[in-house]
Amino acid sequence: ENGDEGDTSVVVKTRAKTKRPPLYKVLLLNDDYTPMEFVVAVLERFFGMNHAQAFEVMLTVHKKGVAVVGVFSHEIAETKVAQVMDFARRHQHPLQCTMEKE
Ligand code: TYC
Repeated sequence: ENGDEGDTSVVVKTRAKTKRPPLYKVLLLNDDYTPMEFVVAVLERFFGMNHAQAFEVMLTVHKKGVAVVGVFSHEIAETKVAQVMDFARRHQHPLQCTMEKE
């Protein structure tokens, strides 16, 4: 295959690409009406934060308008958003929760 030059072939190993699934940020949005204590309760209940963490994150959303409250797989992020939106709706608060690809 290479005349008199000897075998110059190169063995190239292929490796199946193990693609990590994309992660999604779950965002909590500020509004003027949802009580602070309710937001703290949401962060404790659905995002496993202790009271101090939850209060801190709630204040960040209150001051900055939005904050990432967790990063999850697509399915888990969708579930968190649905749980928060349903909980807020049932309590008649306008709290908004969304997700975006990281
Ligand atoms: N801004 C609300 C208030 O003053 C509190 C609040 C915080 C609402 C965070 C939503 O995601 C939120 N009562």
